[in-house]
Amino acid sequence: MMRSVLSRRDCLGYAIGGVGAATLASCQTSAPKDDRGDIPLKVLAEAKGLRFGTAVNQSQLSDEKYVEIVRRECGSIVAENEHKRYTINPAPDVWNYGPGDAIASFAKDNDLHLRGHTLLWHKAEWSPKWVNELEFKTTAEAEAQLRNYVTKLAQRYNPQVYAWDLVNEAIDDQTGAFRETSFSAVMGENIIDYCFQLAQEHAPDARLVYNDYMSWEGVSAAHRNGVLRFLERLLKRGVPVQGLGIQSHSNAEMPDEFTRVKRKDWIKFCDEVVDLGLEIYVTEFDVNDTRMTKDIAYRDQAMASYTKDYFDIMLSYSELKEILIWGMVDDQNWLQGFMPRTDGIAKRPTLYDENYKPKAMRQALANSLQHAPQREQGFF
Ligand code: 9MR
Repeated sequence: MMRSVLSRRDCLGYAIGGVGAATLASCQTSAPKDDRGDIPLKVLAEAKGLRFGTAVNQSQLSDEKYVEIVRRECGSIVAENEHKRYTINPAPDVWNYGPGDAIASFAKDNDLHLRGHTLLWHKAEWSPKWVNELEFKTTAEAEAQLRNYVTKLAQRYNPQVYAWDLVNEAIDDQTGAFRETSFSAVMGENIIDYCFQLAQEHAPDARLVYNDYMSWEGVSAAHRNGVLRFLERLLKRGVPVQGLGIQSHSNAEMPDEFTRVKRKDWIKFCDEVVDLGLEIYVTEFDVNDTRMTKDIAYRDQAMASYTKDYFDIMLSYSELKEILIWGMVDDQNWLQGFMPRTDGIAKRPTLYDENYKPKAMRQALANSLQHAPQREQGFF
């Protein structure tokens, strides 16, 4: 496994001293600005050897204002739901590639890199009902089922997809145990090994990533521990996992509850991940304000300050390769329907408001990127 040249600890010093400061200065003076006078987030990220992007869904492809934000700010995209098995293969003999292909074509037409999400969502809740109802008699039967799906998808989007969130959410968020599915009933955890082997064969140039939603939250301690132990087991068995996708949703705890102790626990977790030799990716960042005050100015300020704190930590890792936001516009974000606010007002979870205007959160991320240490190696 190739390790990055700088460790997090090296980077922290680096950011404050000569090279980081010089890079920041040159970025500020020479980088192209958009018509608002802002340096696009992708330019700020690329200047530091990182990629920046967002999730996009099919209906957003015909939303001109959304598309304009994506073109201006992003270097990469990921399909919000269009590459999921429940979209592509909702019944045994139904293959619905249209929506996923539309996202892939949009990426090509706009010179955007395409991230793949996901070939095995190892959580029955989001797996098609017919897949959950499969009863395999032998491992060979289960392998054949998985092989047919993973091979088709990996080949279809190869070599366009530069990284797959190959396996998603295999660890129980309450107990840290490996989740049970119709596949694991006969294959146990080997289903994961097999999935990685298939992807390595059929998407040979893609980074292969395990993606999950463990977070800094107090309630996430068992989840964090379960994911670490799981990654250790995979690496010990020689599974070709190259990175951890850190989704970066925070759900139960609010942005103004990101205390010093929780930051310490989170840094400890990230340190342990990179010490395993893995890359890291922020794959689905957004902020939940379910229990925050109604006051928009307060909420925006607290969420921006959290965004800066969170990314200052994440960007201090040279192993961080990419940042993706889970949708760029507030009223289109999935959190509007998840854990809704009791007062019924809209949440403000992303970088742009419902009028497609940039918010303090966008500026906070821009500041964090501007002050981030330079990576010696570019992306990949
Ligand atoms: O944002 C997605 C939402 O539109 C879907 O209904 C939901 C179920 O497929 O998935 C949401 O995205 C999830 C992602 O695929 C995996 N991590 C958690 C995301 C938010 O739930």
